[in-house]
Amino acid sequence: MRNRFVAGIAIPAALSVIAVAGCGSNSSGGSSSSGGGHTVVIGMSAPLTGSLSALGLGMKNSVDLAVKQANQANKIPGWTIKFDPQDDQADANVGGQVAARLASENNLVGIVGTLNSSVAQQEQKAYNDQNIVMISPANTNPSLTQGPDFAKGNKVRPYKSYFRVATTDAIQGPFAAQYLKAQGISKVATVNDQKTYGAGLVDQFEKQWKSQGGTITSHQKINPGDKDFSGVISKIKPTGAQAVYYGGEYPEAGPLSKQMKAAGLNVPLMGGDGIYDPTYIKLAGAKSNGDLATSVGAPTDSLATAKDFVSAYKAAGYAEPFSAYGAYSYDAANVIINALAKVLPGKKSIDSSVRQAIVQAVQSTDFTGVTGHVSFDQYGDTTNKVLTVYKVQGGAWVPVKTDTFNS
Ligand code: ABU
Repeated sequence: MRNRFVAGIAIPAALSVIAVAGCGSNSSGGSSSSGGGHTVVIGMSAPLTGSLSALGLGMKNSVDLAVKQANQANKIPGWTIKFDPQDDQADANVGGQVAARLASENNLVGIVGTLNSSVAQQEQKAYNDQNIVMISPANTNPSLTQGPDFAKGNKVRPYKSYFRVATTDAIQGPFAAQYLKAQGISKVATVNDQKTYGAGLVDQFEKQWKSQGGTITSHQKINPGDKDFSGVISKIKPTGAQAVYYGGEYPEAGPLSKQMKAAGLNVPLMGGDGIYDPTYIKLAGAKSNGDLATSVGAPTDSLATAKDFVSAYKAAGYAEPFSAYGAYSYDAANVIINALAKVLPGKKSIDSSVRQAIVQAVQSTDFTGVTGHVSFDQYGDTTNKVLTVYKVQGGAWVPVKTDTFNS
């Protein structure tokens, strides 16, 4: 029988059709079991409810798909993978509770998540203490892998079990700064939501912007959950800013853009991957044409390596799109699954030495995934540094530049 290669998993062609055809989520959001005698668990921490759930549900569905395909292909002989997704509500305190719960599961060896860097900060230690692998498809704050003094050049990896397949804001912020300069812009105002991701992204943007001779006309802060941005806009408007660079996510960025334009501040808002979702455009309204976002990787639809994932996801009939981090979540799940396929055959239970071996197997990951080549450096960061600039055109995000950051 002809085999099809999906992210490191050889699936017989006929079997892959059957696997994908039966891929709806069950009522708990987890994966149904099949095959093997022992059960190993992959968890997830992501916002499955609330304002960021458009991103979190795409992450959940994508891991669900990877787990179902692996079980169907009997990827780990003698073992069935169970998927246990948990809702962290994009809240660091809830994330801490999720991590305590998942880390206490006997057969749990890895989690995919979190979405938010601020939530990851609350979860990393609990998993690391138990040698449980944590792979984020979305966290971009550099300190998670490189420690709090990374910006001073003193990089120290805090947790050996934490990895990410999304590149960092040490690259994303400067990439945005280079793009805006290339558009002939020299004066930018910044706004951030004071969260780990938003404040850190603006720091990285401003550092690059100043180093290339640009002016920061105003540096403003808002609070997560804010709805009225008139105070911030009235401070920015007289400064002559030609663009506003925003650090944070779409629930605040969309209304900020809408209120900017309504107040006569008719300049583009640019943000990072936290605003790259169709919900941003819904919230920002018709005048958001021309707004900009960077996001990690190349557009999923443009990648030859993503074709099977895109069609399998569609065939599975999930209710939500795979969103910005679906392809990365699928790859993160397959990193764990590939490590399990190396370590678990012949084993009858999960203990500390098995978990340590899984962490080591993840560190030496080297395969072609949906998003491209997947491997990690000494900090647990992805070696894939590709980013894309998207522009709102005709009510949709359209890719306008895909590249790697050149310092
Ligand atoms: N990377 C954007 C959203 C997630 C984060 O907090 O890093």
